[in-house]
Amino acid sequence: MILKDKIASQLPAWRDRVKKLVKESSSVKVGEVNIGQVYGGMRDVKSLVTDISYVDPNEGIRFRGMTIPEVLAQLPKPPGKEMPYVGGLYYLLIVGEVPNTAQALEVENEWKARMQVPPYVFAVLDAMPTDTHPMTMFSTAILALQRESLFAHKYHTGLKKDEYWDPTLEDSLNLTAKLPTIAAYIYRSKYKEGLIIGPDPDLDWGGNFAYMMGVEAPGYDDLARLYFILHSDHESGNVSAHATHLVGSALSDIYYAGSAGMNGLAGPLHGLANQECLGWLLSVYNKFNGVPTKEQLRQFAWDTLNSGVVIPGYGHAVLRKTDPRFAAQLDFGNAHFPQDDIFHLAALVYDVVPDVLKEQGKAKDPWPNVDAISGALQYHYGVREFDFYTVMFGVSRMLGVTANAIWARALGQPIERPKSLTTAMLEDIVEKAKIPA
Ligand code: AMX
Repeated sequence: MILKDKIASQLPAWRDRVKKLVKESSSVKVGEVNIGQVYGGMRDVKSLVTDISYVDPNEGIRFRGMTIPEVLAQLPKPPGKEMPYVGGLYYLLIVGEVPNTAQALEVENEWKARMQVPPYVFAVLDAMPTDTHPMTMFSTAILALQRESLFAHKYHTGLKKDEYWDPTLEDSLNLTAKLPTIAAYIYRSKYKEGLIIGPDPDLDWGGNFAYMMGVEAPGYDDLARLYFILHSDHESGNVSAHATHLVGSALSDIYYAGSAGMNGLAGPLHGLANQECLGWLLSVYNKFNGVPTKEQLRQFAWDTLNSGVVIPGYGHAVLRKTDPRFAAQLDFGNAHFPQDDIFHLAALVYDVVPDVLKEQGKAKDPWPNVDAISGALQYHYGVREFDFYTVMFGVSRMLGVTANAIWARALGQPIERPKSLTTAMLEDIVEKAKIPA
C-alpha cells in the first residue's frame, strides 16, 4: 500500500533526526511559562510537536508547508470538478508530498475498499433517542467501531513498539473510510425521516458524502471537498487535536482517541462556533427583513458590541489577518452564488465589521475566521440543521488527527504527563520573585 511504503521509507531518517535532537539538545529551552499561561489555558505554551500543519499568525494554516491556495491549486481533482480529491489531501497530510492523480486515487480506493459500515453501528445509532445531539451520535459511532481496532488487537497479541504505526495507519484508513457514510446516515435519519441514501461506489470520498446527504444541487460535492480539506488540521494545540493526541498517548487506539477529540469539538468554544455565526447573520437578516445597507450593518455591529456581545466569526487567538480558510469559502460563494442573500450578507459583513472592530480597538485580530462564512454556504444548499454542522467539521478534523496519530506512533511519542501545582505554590513563586537578589 502506497501510504505504508511512503511512511516506511521516510521513517529511518525521521527517527534519527528526532533521536539526535532529543539526545543532544534535550536541555535547550524553547520558551518560558508564566502564571498567566498556567491559569490561562496554556495559551501559547510551546509544548507540542507536529510536522503536519502550522498556523502562521500572518499567513494562516500551512499543510505540510503549503498555503491553502497552494493546496487547492496543486492537489489533483476529479475530472470536471473544481475542488481536489480529499484522498489527495490525506496523502499530503500523511506523506508530506503532493500526490499525483494516481496516488490520490490510491487513497480514494483504499477508502472504497474499507467503507462498509458494520450494521451494529447503525443499530446503536437507531437505538439512541431522536433528540440526541448529532455530535453525540457521531462520537458514539466512532467509539462503537472500537471493536474493529487492529492496533488494540495486535497490541494485546504482541506488537513491537516500532511497529505501532502500521496498525494505526490501518485503523485510520478503516475509520476515515466510513465517516462520510456515518455522518450522512446521522443526517438523514435525524432530519430526513430516516430515508437513508447508500454510498455510490463510483464516487470519490467527498462526492459520496454530498450524494448520501441527498443534496442534488450542482456544486455541493465541490463544497463538500473544499470544506473537508479546509477543516482537516490546525496545528496540535486546538481542543480536538490535543484531546485526540492526549488520549492516544496512553496507547488508546484511534477509535478511543478520535471519539474523545470529537467530544471536544462538540464544545461551544470550538466546533459549535460556526452555527453561532450563521445565527448572527440570520438575526441581522430578520431584523432588516433582508440584506441591510452598509450603514445599517455598521450600526447593528456597534449595537452588538455595545450590548457586550462578541461578533461571531471575527477575531482569532493566533491569526492576525483574514483566515485563508474564510477567503477560500468566500471565493467559492462568489463564484457560485454571489446573489444568494445570506451569502451576500456574509460578504457585506466582511466589508464592514473589521473597521468597526478596529475602531473599537479591543480585538487583537479584527479579521474573519473560518466560521464566519461556512454556515452561509451550507445554508445556500439547504443544509439548515445547524446542529449538524459540527459533524461535518468532525468528519474533516478526523483526517488531521488520524494523520497526526500515525506519526505520533511512528516516532514513539510518549504518554503526556504535564505537572500541576497548587495555588499556594504559585503564590509562593510570586513572593520569591519579589525578593531582590
Ligand atoms: N467581537 C467583539 N469583541 C471581540 C471579538 C469580536 N469578534 N474578538 C475579540 N474581542 C475582544 C475580546 O472579547 C477581548 O475583550 P476583553 O478584553 O473585554 O475580554 C478582546 O477583544 C481581546 O481578545 P483577543 O485577544 O483579540 O481574542 P482572544 O484570543 O481572547 O479570543 C476569539 C479569540 C476567536 C475567541 C475571539 O476573537 C472571539 O470571541 N471571536 C468571536 C467568536 C468566534 O468567532 N469564535 C470562533 C473562533 C474560531 C475558531 O477557533 N473555531
